[in-house]
Amino acid sequence: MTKKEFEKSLAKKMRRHTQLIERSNKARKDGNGIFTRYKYPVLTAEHTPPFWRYDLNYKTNPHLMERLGINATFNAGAMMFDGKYIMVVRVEGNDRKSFFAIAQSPNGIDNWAFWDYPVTLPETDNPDVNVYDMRLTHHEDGWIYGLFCTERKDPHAPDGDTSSAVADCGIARTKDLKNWERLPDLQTHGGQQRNCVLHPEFIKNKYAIYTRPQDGFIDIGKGGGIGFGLTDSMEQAVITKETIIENKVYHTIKEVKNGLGPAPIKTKEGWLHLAHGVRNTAAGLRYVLYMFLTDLKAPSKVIKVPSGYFMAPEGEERVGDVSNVLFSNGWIVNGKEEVFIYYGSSDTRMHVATSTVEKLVDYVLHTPEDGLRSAASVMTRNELIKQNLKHKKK
Ligand code: M1P
Repeated sequence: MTKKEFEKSLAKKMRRHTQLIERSNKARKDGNGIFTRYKYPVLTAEHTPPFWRYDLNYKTNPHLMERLGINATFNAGAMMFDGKYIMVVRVEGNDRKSFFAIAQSPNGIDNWAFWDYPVTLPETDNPDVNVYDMRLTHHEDGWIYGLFCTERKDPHAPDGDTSSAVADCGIARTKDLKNWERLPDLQTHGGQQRNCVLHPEFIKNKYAIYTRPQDGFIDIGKGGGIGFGLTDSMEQAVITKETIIENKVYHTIKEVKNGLGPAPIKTKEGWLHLAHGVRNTAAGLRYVLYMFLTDLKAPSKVIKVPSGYFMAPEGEERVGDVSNVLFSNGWIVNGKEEVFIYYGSSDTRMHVATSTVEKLVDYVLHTPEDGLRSAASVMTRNELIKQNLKHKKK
């Protein structure tokens, strides 16, 4: 490529990137009344700045080739910060290592742009091989905490097993989302941990953490279910008593495993939780999102679980690096009580769905619970039909 061709090609690349970032998103009209999906994903690998991927110097990269590709952008934590909608995105390079990067938007729906540099997350004495899926909590102690999965090779894996890993809960905190202080990993006694989330308020003067104990890295084994425990400090977080508060259940959307999503939203009716449930199928695991409500005074006490899923993968969401997966670890409530649910599809891209606190609470309180048998499901549906037809005949 001549220098002139290089410059022309680079200008085209930058223009395309800007067009992608500035493309306006459109609410889809085919909703179910509970939430609204949007036409485009909010973040994809192509949204990452070209200067993260290409060497833009003609002298060292005369063919304008990609040097450090990005494979995916997914499973983001989210919060409002300085009047902007913020995501702490799991960005995965072509090298399969995930890292965190902040993206911001003025309206939560489109114009999502990454900050120039990803998060430089300090390591502990036992360096992580991979970090991912950060849950953000603006705690009443004043800090913004990020709890995430930290993964290291399993030291006890037999020779030749180059994939077994140990998952733990990593902890970092910040006041400005730029400077992060790394704290020791959470200690629990339930084996491995993933999907840990810090509750935003003190409970009995202690920090409260939702957990998800598991025996193996992928296989939950005898573990599983969403757990809950208290720790005196986040600087040396230790949970000695972990209680399962929301269990996996046979022949439901969470029969294999489940895990909490973002930190819960406080509502008049209770703490509103978003979680993922996993079941096994002939085509592999299927991840869907579901909700439940816990007691306002005792957030570990589940008071309502609607039957079935809240959201399941559809259309392009169904396909990706790990297909048939919806996963959410970030949502934002704005000043108008509107809820922006950020969800990753198939471990590949990020989307938004919008609703309101009022609608979501209505959904949780008025969707019948799971009767756990086909006959019970038919009875529940018949009741709905009977009421509707009675109404129609009047
Ligand atoms: O690949 C699907 C998801 O698998 C894991 O979730 P869980 O621990 O519940 O099985 C996580 O690695 C998550 O990032 C991923 O989206």
